[in-house]
Amino acid sequence: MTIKSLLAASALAALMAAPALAQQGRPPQRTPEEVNAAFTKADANKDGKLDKAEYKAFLPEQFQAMIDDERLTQIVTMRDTDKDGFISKAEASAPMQRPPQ
Ligand SMILES: [Ca+2]
Repeated sequence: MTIKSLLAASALAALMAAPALAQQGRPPQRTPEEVNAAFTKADANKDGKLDKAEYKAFLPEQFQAMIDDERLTQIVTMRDTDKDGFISKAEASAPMQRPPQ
């Protein structure tokens, strides 16, 4: 392998590693199919919407471990755009808003 191709290879490796690095510490992005499957699985009483406990089950496991009850309430409140106290599938799959700092 020449120096030039070695440089090209390491530049490519750096390029491929960058997005993985940027994803660290964030919940993984899920496809609509995955969101759908997670929603159905989390909806324990099959009423088509998630209460707070059900919504926690809907979240990625690594994220569940990171949040306490207070934070969960904040997220549910933020997600519950029509303020009916439950998270509908549309609300659950809407892009996550950044909480105001
Ligand atoms: Ca439910």
